[in-house]
Amino acid sequence: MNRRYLKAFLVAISVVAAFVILHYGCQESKDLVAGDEAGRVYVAPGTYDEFYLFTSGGFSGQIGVYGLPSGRMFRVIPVFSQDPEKAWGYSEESKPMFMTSHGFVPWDDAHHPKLSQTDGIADGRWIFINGNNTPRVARVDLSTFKTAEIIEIPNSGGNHGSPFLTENTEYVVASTRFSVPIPNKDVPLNSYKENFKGTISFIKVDKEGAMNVEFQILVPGFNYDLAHGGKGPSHGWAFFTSYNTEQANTLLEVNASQNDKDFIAAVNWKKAEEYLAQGKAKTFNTSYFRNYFDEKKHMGISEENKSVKVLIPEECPGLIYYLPTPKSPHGVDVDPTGEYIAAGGKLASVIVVHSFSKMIKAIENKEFETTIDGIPVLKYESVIGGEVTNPGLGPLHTEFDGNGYGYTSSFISSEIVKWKIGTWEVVDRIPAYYSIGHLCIPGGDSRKPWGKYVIALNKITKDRYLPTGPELTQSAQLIDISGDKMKLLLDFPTIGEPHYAQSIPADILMKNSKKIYPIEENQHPYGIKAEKETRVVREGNVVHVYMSTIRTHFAPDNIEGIKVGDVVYFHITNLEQDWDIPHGFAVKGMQNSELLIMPGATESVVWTPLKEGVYPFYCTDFCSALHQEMSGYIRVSTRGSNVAITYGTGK
Ligand code: K7E
Ligand code: CUA
Repeated sequence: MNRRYLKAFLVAISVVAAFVILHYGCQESKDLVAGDEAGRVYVAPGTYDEFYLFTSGGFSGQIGVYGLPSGRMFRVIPVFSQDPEKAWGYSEESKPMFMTSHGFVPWDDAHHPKLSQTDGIADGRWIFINGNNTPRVARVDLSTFKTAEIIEIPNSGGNHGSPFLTENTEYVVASTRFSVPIPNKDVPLNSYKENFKGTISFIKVDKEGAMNVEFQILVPGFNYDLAHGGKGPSHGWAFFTSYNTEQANTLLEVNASQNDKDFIAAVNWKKAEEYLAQGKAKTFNTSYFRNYFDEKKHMGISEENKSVKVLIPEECPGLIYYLPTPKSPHGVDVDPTGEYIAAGGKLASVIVVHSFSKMIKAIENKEFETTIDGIPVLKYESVIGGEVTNPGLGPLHTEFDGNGYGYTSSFISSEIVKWKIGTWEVVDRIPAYYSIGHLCIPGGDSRKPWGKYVIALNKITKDRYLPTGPELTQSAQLIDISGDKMKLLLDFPTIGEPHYAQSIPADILMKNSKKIYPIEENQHPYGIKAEKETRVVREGNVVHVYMSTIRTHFAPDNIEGIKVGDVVYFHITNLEQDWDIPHGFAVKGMQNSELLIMPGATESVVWTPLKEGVYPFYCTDFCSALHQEMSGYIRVSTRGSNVAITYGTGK
């Protein structure tokens, strides 16, 4: 065969191959219910056996990743808190991810993981999570299981009601838990009623996932607690619980529990977009940071934003309504059809379920009780869809199974209560051990729940585990919901305190999992492509070490000419191009963490040696049979010494 024929033959083969792949793809798509442009697909309820479970780390600030039904932990994803294992917040590249208008903040309290959605169904691209304390939202890339972006929320006193999504991940929402003066200023605390305000923020998410605070709504100074986006018919709306409508600023346990009803705020965000386009928003000067990780440069980049657009309800009729809701509501959850909005009134004796269609009618008929700061309060009787009686004590959160049932966690009576949508009768209940907060059904807050399990996320475990000193582990419980009766299958401990969790079929994520970073795409400014580029460069008292790793040596592994008082940057490129071959790097006495560098990536760490001597360094990841040989020495001389920079491996 001559060359031309060979070429034609190859083209023909690839055409056939493409046809086979496409055809196979079409065959497979019989079961599919939705897909996005990138070709990611989602399958109808009940098709899957294995799931990922993402739990919030609570006060650990991280995300835990588990397999279901095993309940075994695979990974902790560092998000808001420094993690020495992966040098998150210790490496030079990751430090910018922690920048805020308050400076470097290496911790947060993370409550609500939320998977990105397309058509109201989890699509496996990203998972978002809120920083409750220093108001932030993070986005984790689910091809790398790595935090890709953290954006600060301006004009917020704490970001609890977040990061809930609209149906196609158009927006991530964020509501302020604590009202504060906006813009913040020095005022007496007892001037709460006149000076304190809340905000509800809409963060736009673009195709690549980049976040931007598109607009905020200035709302009365209540505590805004949780949120959920509408879906189906209620797409275009988002719902936010509030408590402390009493506007107390001290002893809230008593003073914020006076009113029989507080509110769910229903926000028409499509309307907000119209007002925005009409130029109705005011520009507030402020400062907030957006930090993102550039996957090609292997570098976190921090940007400060200086202003935000704010809509004032009084000037924007139809933007927001209050639905009276008993009593100090916590969770707000929208059923798969998008018609019902269930509220977990912590102190209420029923689970209140509002009807979206009744709400729309009540708005059309102006069935208002009163108006607060330009926000009409709808009549309770006009919006109520049903009440679940005997729901247990302290109902908090509800998820749905896609078969017409809601499952509500009740904290005080420590149980999950299953009830029927429409008849509102309780059909089953199961105790949780103990003090359940959130609960999670795979896809249970989406348009197409996968069902199968409910996971109880418990605060207190008392006698369930071996004691571990004054603090006992928190835990999750796996409960089978495939039959009429819920069945407890398994307990497993979690990291930090679990609040919410999200679960998705394993197949959806597995096929997108990244294996390596191609070395030829590495654009790190201190990265190298081959061992021959390794070098040590002195610039005054700053020394840059361009180092490589490959099984089973560092290049260079002998370095001399470093002096006390030098600022030494190690820029380490892992030249491996094999899946799951990271190398580690640690120097004796380095005032920092190790590095754990993924194949094809570059990471940097800074070291300031304080004493002359010889310092061993080594690989921390058992990478091969000769891992223990993967080590080297750095000679540090006195400040005034004239030892020249020399370096090498095997010389
Ligand atoms: Cu109920 Cu912070 Cu979502 Cu915990 S919150 S339980
Ligand atoms: Cu490289 Cu151990």
